[in-house]
Amino acid sequence: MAQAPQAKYRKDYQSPSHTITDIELIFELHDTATLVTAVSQVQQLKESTTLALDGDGLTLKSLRIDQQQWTDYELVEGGLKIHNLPNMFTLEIVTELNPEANTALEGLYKSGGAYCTQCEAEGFRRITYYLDRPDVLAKYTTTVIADKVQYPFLLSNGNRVEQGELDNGRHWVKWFDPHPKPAYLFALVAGDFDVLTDQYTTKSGRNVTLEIFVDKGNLDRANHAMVSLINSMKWDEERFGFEYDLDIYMIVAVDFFNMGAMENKGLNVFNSKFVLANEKTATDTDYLGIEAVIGHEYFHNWTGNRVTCRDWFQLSLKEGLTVFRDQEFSSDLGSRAVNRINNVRIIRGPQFAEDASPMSHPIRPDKVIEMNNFYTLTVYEKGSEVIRMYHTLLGEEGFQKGMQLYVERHDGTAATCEDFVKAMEDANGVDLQQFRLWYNQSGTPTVKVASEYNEQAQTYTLIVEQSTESTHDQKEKQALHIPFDVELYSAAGDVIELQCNGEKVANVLNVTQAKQSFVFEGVTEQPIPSLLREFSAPVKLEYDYSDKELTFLMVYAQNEFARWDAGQMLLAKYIRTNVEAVQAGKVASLPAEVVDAFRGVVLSEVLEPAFIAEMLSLPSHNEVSGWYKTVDVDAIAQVLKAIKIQLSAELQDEFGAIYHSLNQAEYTIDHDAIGKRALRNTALSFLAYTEQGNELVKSQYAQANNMTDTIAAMAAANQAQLACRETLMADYSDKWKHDGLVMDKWFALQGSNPAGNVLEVIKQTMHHEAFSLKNPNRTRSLVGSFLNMNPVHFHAIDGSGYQFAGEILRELNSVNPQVASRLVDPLLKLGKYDQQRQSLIRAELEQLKAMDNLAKDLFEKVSKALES
Ligand code: B3K
Ligand code: ZN
Repeated sequence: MAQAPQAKYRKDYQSPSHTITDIELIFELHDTATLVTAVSQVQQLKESTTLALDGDGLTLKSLRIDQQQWTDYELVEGGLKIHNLPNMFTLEIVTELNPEANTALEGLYKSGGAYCTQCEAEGFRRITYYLDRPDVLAKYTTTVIADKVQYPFLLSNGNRVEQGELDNGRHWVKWFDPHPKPAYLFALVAGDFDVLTDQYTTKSGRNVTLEIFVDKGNLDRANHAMVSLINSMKWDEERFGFEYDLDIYMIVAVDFFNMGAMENKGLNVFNSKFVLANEKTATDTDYLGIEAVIGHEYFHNWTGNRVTCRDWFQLSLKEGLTVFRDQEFSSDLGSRAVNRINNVRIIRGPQFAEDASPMSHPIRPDKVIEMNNFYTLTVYEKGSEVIRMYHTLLGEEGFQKGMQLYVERHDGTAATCEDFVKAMEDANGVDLQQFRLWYNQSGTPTVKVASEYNEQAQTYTLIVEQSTESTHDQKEKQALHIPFDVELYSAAGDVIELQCNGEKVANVLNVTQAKQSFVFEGVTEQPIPSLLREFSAPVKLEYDYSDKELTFLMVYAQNEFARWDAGQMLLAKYIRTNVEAVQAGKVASLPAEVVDAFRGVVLSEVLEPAFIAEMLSLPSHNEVSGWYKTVDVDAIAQVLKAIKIQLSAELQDEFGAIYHSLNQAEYTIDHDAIGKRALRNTALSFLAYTEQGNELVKSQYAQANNMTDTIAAMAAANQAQLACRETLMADYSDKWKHDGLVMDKWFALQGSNPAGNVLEVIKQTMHHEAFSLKNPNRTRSLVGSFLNMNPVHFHAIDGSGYQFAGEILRELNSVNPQVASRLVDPLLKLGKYDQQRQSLIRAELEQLKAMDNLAKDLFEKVSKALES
């Protein structure tokens, strides 16, 4: 590496020296030599006659100022400096690009036969020299020129204003976007597609054309995306009062995409994974994922596009908020409890793990080398938890008042997280000074609770202590403002009203000090507390519950989330004790009362099937690993498997009954049907470990009339290593080998295969006709699932898993640095493993670090990990 990449700091923010009010772009598309002409209207804002523009990997063809050729400029690292400029001028720059060679999938690139762009965070500088920062907002006019036969659709942001033909078989379309926007929201697509069209009339009567562009032949997979889009538009009007603001909303599905999707103004570009679905090709989880991501990108139109971020350190301003909005959308349309459970699993699993890793950072980071590295679970998911805490503290009405004020104040501008807090404060007349610390402080707080019942005084006291361990990025921690939602129950299962100082108090306690007591009066019996209800803050809870209290809460807690959480705490207790037992050479097992508690859940006639399925799901290996300072990979895997096998043996009859009673003859995708399939397939995942497992799984695979049941059968065969596994896998591959997206599910099973020869199989699978390391979905499915979902073999003590990861990462570093940088995450957690594994991982990281062409993305993470 020539020169170590430089970090940028939040504290160094400076407003721009110039701004650009309007830009006119002309793209002459050619596979290896595309010409981009950019004509910008530039205005000087600060005392400076030099304009420094960002640029990356561009070939400059010409530079003119006010129509005159300009030679007073210099090409510098990362851009271009133009000198001796007037204070207002027209800048014309022509650059040449090679979209076909762009395997990083950032800027303008080719996905299959189509051209598309990805500009967030800093991709626009790979298209032209520009002020590529989110606080420069311009109006865009874009003309796209390409061959008419190959690229009948030429798309960009805003409204189509003109089009025409050229005599060399090429045609052009001109777009104008009236909403000023930062460069990261620019988009262009050119290709040949099938289009699904619909209409939406907004609440004020504006007619909007909706278009979803998919690869030819995929029209029968676009319907759910359209339904989800219409639902999103309606929901945002009803719950937030936000209406769409252009005449057209387009979504394009592409196969080569680094992440889920992108909210470009009026022209969303989507990973086809989050658009394409029909019952034969997609699982229920895929359907729900599509609904969430379509919603998420649509919701960005107000939280992200109309109000954007001043600088990238503020990313959570739009992402945390928009994740909160998409979570609420999914919860309003589906099961609130199941959605909450799944969101909390992500926080407690991978987000807490990120907090504990060398990449720990606050939701508003202070220091960044490669911005793409900060599209993290912390910024997104913990960021959403922070927004949820405002909602918990202020209620729906107060929260909405804050939202309206925020949008009123900042519409059409680039804002900061501070602006958001201020709007919440001002709209509600509250002081959120201490709450602001959630933006500054990284790491996971622990809330340790003790309780005391005073029979004589009839008082019940909760003693709450909070602390946050130092993280890699930050030593000192302070006490946070934690909304702590509690409820008390009598032994008969009744709710005990909370009273303090003679007054009824709300369930949400304001924990603000390092140690604090809450005394409740009029408590006539020793109560059972339900703590951190709804996971009211992203913290670790410690309270010494007895088994009896937990099994009580599993049945009597009024809140479904609390019931699930009690079940998880009960499991957690026995996972921990069993890990110790296994380490001491004993066998793992659950006591009869615990098995009975879960039997009660399985037999429940009041609980929703989808919820029962969640109650029966054990915490993942990754989540359990997070509970330990040093992870014993094999002991954890052994315990989780033993518990699964014991539950399947002892609850075999109950699971069998469920499995047979929930069979649905016809496939529908309503929430009730999804829930029943989820529970039935959960039952199958247990039954797979019994004697009848192989036959049941085989026959489910043969009879399945939808992908959910097909994949559930294959996953059960995979996990339980059933005899039928190979036959099912071969049959599936035969059937779907021409469809990469459908094959991703198969690749993921190959990657997570618990068999001893998995690495050998993965290496062979990389030659499968549907596999390509250049396609991020394929790579994440096969390699990503090995690194993240196959702990025993990835962490094999001979280092083979780490070596394989190292080889792939060295290759991907030059193919696609963003994908490489996502994939490296499990290696960053080396500090959690024993000495031998640590040194094996370290060796791989050292090798990466020593590469001459190491991209900024990997450089930032690898060097942090090695410093730790
Ligand atoms: N805003 C984009 C993510 C861009 C990621 C850049 N590496 C998608 C989203 O969060 O909606
Ligand atoms: Zn987003």
